[in-house]
Amino acid sequence: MLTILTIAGFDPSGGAGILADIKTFAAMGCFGTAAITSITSQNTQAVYGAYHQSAEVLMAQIEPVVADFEIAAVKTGMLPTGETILAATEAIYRHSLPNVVIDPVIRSTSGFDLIDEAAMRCLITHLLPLADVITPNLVEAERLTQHEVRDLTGMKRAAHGIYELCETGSYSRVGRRAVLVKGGHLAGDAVDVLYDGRELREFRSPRIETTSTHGTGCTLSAAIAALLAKGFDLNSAVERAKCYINDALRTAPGLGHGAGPLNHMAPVTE
Ligand code: PXL
Repeated sequence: MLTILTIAGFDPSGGAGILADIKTFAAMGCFGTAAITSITSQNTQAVYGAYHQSAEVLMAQIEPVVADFEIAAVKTGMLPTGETILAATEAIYRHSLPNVVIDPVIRSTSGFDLIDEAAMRCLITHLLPLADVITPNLVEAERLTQHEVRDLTGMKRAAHGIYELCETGSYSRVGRRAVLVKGGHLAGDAVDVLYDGRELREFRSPRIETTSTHGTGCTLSAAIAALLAKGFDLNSAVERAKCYINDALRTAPGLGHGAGPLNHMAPVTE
C-alpha cells in the first residue's frame, strides 16, 4: 500500500488539516501518516486559536516515519512559522521525498491568519522551489504575488508569477514545479488554472451550491498527492482530484452550524 505523509495543522472538528488529509488518503486507497505543525482550536463556525509546534517537535514526528516507511508523496498544509517551514523543507530535501504538493495555507475561511508575514517570505524562498505542485486559492495567490487576483486573467497571471517566484530557492533541488490556482471563490463555474512552465490548462467544473466547504483546499491537495503517488500524471491527477472534490461537496453530511465538512469518503472514480 502506498504511504503518504501530510505535514499540516490539526483541526479537531475534522473538516480541515491532517484529519481531512488522512481520510482523503484512505478514500484513495493509500496509507496516511501525519506530522502536526499546529494544534488549532476550531469548529465549523470559527477558528478560536492555534498552538504552534516547534521545529524540534515537528522533526521528532517526521524523522521516525520517514526512516521506517517509503513515502510515495508528501503534502504540506498549515505551516504557521518560519521554523516549521524550515523543518518541513529540510525533511523533504534531505530525504528526497517525491511528489511534493504544497498547499500554501494563509488564512482560514473564517478569516483567521494561519501564517505570519516572516513565514511567508520563508515559504517562498525555501519551500516553494521544492514543490512538484503548489495549490493556492485566490487569496493565497494574491499574497504570494502581491497583485490582485479577481478573474480568470488574473489567475493566469498569478500562475505564471508564482511559477517564476520558485525559480531560485535556497536548496539545490527543484521540484517538477507547477502551479494550480483555484478559482472556487469566484462566481460561476469553478475554474482552476494549471501552469507547468510550458502549458496553461483550465479545469472547469459546475459550481455546487453548498455551505459545506470547510477544508476544501486541504482535501484537494491531499487528493492530488495521493493520485501522483499512484502514478497519474499531473493533468490526470488534478482532473480526478476535482471529480472527487465535487462528489465530496455534493454528498457533504451537513454537520455543524457553520461551514460544514465534506464527505471525505466519497467514491473515487479512476
Ligand atoms: O483550510 C485551511 C486550513 C488548513 N489547515 C488547518 C486549518 C485550516 C482552516 O481552518 O484549520 C489546520
